[in-house]
Amino acid sequence: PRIDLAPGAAYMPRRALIVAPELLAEVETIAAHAAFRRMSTPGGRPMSVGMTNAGVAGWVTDEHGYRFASRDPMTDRPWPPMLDLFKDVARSAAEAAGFAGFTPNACVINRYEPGARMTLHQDRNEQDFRHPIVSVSLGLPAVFEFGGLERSDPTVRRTLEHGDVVVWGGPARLCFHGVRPIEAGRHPATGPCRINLTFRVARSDD
Ligand code: MD3
Ligand code: FE
Repeated sequence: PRIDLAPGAAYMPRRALIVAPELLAEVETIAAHAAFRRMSTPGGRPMSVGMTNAGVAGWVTDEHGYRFASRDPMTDRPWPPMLDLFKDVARSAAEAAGFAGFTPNACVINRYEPGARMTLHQDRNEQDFRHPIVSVSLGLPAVFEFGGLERSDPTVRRTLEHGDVVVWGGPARLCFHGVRPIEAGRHPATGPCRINLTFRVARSDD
């Protein structure tokens, strides 16, 4: 089933449940080559979320700002490649939400431990906002907040659970969003954490 949270925001509960073990096994492989790390914001505060990436570019933040980078700054090597499995899951979800032909070239992987959160923000580091972003939630549940095009717009909350997929495109693409602090718990698939995958077209020129 598909539930529209807002125009352009299609929520597909449990859509990735069956493929979740394969996704998590691949996350382990990626993290063995590009470890989860807590990066610092341009203001110098370490994020509570551990992050890594796969694909032609990875999202990074440091004293110079937020951007996509072709190499892992911790190793100076390219990010691990994004498998067809990842691309196919994202493409098929995007198609079900009305975005035919979505071909992501980057996967941002967020790892939340209890207490970790993501403050309200927009995703603006991609080159072309006509492409949607597909998110897959794995492991512990999270309360997700979703607002409007202005930071001060009211937000709605929705719990995202293991296997849930959301496609954010069109009028929802630049909406403010965030994640409330994760509550402690254990999930059979991930243990004491939540993993979020976001599939993106980081750059449209390759
Ligand atoms: C709405 N991640 O990585 S996924 C992020 O759960 C991020 O880790 C959150 O926000 C997480 O940037 C939320 C849902 C999500 C992702 C991208 C969006 C919602 C979005 C882009 C535009 C609007
Ligand atoms: Fe985001």
